[in-house]
Amino acid sequence: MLIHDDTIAAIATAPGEAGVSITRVSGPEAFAIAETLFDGKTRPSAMAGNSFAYGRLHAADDGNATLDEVILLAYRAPHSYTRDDVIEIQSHGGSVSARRILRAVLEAGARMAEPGEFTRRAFLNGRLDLLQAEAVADLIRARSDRAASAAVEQLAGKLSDAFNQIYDNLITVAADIEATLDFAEEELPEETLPALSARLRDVVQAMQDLLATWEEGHLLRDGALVVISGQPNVGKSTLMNALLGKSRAIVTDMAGTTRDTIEEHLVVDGVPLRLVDTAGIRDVDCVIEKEGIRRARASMDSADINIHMLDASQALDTQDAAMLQRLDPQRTIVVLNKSDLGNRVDTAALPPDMAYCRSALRRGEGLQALTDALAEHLHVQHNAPPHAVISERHRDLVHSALGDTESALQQLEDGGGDAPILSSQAMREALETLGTVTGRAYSDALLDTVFSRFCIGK
Ligand SMILES: Nc1nc2c(ncn2[C@@H]2O[C@H](COP(=O)(O)OP(=O)(O)O)[C@@H](O)[C@H]2O)c(=O)[nH]1
Ligand SMILES: [Mg+2]
Repeated sequence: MLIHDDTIAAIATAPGEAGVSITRVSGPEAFAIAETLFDGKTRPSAMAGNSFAYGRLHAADDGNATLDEVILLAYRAPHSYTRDDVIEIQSHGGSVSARRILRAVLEAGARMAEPGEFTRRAFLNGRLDLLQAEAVADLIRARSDRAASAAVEQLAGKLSDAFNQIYDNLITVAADIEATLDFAEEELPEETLPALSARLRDVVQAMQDLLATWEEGHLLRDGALVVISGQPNVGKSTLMNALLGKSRAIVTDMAGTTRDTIEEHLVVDGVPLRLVDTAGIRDVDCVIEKEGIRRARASMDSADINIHMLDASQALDTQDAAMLQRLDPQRTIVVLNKSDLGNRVDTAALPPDMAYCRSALRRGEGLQALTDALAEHLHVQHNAPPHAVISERHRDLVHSALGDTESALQQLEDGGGDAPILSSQAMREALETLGTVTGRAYSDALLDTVFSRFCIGK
């Protein structure tokens, strides 16, 4: 265990008015600091771990004026979140009260904690691995039920188990390959290398299975970027408002009403969405609208899903045909709106694998069919049990480890005298990379990146 010689403190609860605020103090001086600030029947220095005490907190100077009535929660190392001695001060909510308490704690000798520093200590003290520490931030950030469930699974160690298993399998195959170096080539039993290749292929498969969870992870963590595009006046802003259930974007019968992109958050079937309404795409001279159209195109290119809207009552024109060609059928849902005015779009002219649905949004019709299509495109299995999914950081590392493992496999299969040496070298590289996923190996720079995503007080 790492012994920290300084004591850190921060307000752990969100700022603003609330019933209770919690100020967290972690480190060797936690109890001594509480001792100087707390008046009550119980002396903090005499408190057992996992106990609490009621009393008053006062500033050390300032004429000993009472700051608040508080409850102290005591945790003795190593039985705490950070595995240091920890005191949590529960005070009345509200930013001012909590800030006054924090100031008193800092004046009594604690240092202001960096973002995520409590969790960083928990990691350094071996209470959590890096994947579990990241799950803490994911859980705090979760914007939907499903995202929260995935984070809880990761916090419980599901993703760590998957990575550890890959790591352990890879290390035993590497060791067994290295063991073959002790044999002269003709002494080696014939089945040895093919058997090792087969085990390595299983590792490759397990890595690929993990990589396949990235897309879902990305949708749950970052939210799916869903962009509503189409020509002016087809009903894009009407759809934005209908999905949000409120009048967010201005709707008029004048083409060119929406000039900038408008982004709002929404949850569909447990998946958080970033929904973007765009300026209608058409040829214009107005510089403002031109810029809006440029932004619309940029959003469409980075979208996870494009909802491309057409006016069902008008036949497709060349502009529509050009836009439809640009869109990726796998990531596009065409909405034929204004079907109350007629159906003049020849659906046979739509790109063959592009999903489409009809709506008459002015009458409130067709929204359900669209959200169903959206849920289907988000590829989220409705009944899949909650499971941990990898993030962008993990994806890049698994990708690189996979490349090395595949080349190790290639070496083995190609055979030749150097195959075992070259193959085990490539596997060592893969192991090194995988170690930085769970935090078996880490640098300060890696921890700085991971924990900079955290809020102060966690
Ligand atoms: N008849 C009919 N009009 C619609 C429908 N949906 C939207 N509109 C109207 O079409 C006009 C343009 O809508 P708007 O949402 O501003 O289109 P945008 O330019 O694509 O954002 C408005 O007058 C809407 O009320 C529909 O389903 N049927
Ligand atoms: Mg609009």
